Amino acid sequence: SGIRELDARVSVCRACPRLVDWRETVATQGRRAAFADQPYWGRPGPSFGDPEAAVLVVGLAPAANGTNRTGRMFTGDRSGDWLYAALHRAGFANQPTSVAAGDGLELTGLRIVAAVRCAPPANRPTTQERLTCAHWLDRDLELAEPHLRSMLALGSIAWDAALGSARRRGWDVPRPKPRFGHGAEALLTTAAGRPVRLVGSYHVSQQNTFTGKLTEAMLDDVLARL
Ligand code: DU
Ligand code: SF4
Repeated sequence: SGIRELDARVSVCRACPRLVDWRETVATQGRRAAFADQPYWGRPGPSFGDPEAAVLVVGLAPAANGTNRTGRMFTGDRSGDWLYAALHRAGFANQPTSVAAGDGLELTGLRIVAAVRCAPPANRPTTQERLTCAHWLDRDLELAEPHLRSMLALGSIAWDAALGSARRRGWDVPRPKPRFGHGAEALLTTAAGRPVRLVGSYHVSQQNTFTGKLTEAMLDDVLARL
């Protein structure tokens, strides 16, 4: 299918020199001691979930010892623990944990993508890296369009990336540009005239979940609106 081809192509992308270097350096020399005996993926993270999804979750970028280790979106880190537990409560995931490929996890009705597909140093991609990676998200939106109803953007970078892809796809996007916030919503319209609701959420990163800036109830609330 188109999605399989897309995932295969993104998995070998080397367009951003700094991120190629970082993802491979972490994979070969920067492993967490707890994972020292594991092979690291060390490549871009392809999208994961239901190919016919009505909902897309847009993340920021892989974690160096999470997706960059396991090769699956939000898999093997604390952000993922939070996200998959919530997706399970909301009925999108068949189990509350995401450990590694082969653990039996399946998503139904939902697919996870990201603004940037390689782990960035300090979890912070540059503007140039965000622009360089955007075409992969454009293609994910294109493939999702026929069945898409809503998108959840985790954080402002994902929000901006989703709006950027929507514009480049020729969708109708409100002006002035809708502002990101937890619980923010924007109604987009695809070129084919289909309405797509964009919902914003604070990212599930530890700095939000540990501090209580994002609670389980807040995440459940935005997932319920998709
Ligand atoms: O080989 P495949 O059926 O394309 O599935 C690959 C991978 O994607 C599978 O391990 C789970 C996930 N997945 C899913 O989460 N939801 C679906 O509806 C189909 C596949
Ligand atoms: Fe390619 Fe995106 Fe990774 Fe850059 S961040 S190398 S564009 S997959």
